[in-house]
Amino acid sequence: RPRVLSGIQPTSDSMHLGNYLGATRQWAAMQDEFDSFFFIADLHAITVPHDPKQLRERCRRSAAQLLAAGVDPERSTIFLQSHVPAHAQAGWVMQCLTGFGEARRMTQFKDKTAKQGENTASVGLLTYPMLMAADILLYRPQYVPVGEDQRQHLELTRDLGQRFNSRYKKTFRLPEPYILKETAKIFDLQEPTAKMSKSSSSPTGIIELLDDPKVSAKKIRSAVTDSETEIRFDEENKPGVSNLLRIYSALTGDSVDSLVDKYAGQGYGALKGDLADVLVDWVTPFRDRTFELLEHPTELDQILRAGAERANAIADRTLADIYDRVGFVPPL
Ligand code: AQP
Repeated sequence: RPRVLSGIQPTSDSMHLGNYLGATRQWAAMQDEFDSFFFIADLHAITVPHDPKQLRERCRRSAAQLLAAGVDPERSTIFLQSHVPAHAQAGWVMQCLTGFGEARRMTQFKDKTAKQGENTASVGLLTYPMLMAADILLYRPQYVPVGEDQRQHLELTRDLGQRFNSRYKKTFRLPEPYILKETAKIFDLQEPTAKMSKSSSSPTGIIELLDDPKVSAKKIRSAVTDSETEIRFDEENKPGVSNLLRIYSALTGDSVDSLVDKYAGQGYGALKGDLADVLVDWVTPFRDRTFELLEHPTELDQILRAGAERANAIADRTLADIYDRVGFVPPL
């Protein structure tokens, strides 16, 4: 089976709807067809200031939410990035392959330092995409299922893989992004031209899956639309309505066209009210399952340990190739 690998950062208490529709839902759908590796990117999580106790809690919460989203530890390998030392080790090699200017040009680095300035950002934030390249290349996956926001980082991963292959010896497979058009980018409910994002969305613009479902329903009902009344899919002129249609379609499986037909002649209130109900029906069992899993932290830790064992076996082999090819003397 072809291999896939992807990660999610434990940087919030709850996944948001963009993470779920853009990433983790795809992961669950792919696990039968692909040899699947999914990890919680705790090393990436410390590139910004964090609280240690909270980080530990958020790692378990992320694991529980992955399981609740349908990622099955029997069919997929689920692990914590910090349990596989080869990520940091190969990350160093990737940093040494990257130009300083090349790193500074990454959009995410520019966006995340736009407000506070570069000087107070950590060097880890700058080298984040090199660690991400290592995360991926170590497993030689064919596809990396991510949201549209990660496309540029994946391009860098391919560049670095190619650079290593041509500078030393062919070692890495160059992975393809796996981005589903329909859910590539879920937008902020209050600012529907910006992506839904845990660090930049306003609290009312982001649907956090572990929030009280009533709160999420209210956010849908007060989503920003436009001053017209017609329900149609037009991302440029009607980004708010289009985002709601996209979310509705993703959660129900109904096509956007059929939804447009269904709501012809009805107001935005009807669309929002129905979508709020659809969301509550889906998120309530997701949330219940997550909290149930969190009541058994030892079982979660065991799943992560078993995953790390499988991941280490593969990552260590690739790391040995990397070290050999850059010219390190092998330990006796
Ligand atoms: N709005 C989104 N639409 C579709 N996919 C999205 N992803 C994130 N936001 C959207 C995808 O979720 C996966 C995990 O992302 P992450 O843990 O790396 O989180 P992130 O990209 O850092 O998420 P945020 O909310 O955007 O965080 P900040 O604000 O810190 O940057 C990835 O596959 C991502 O594409």
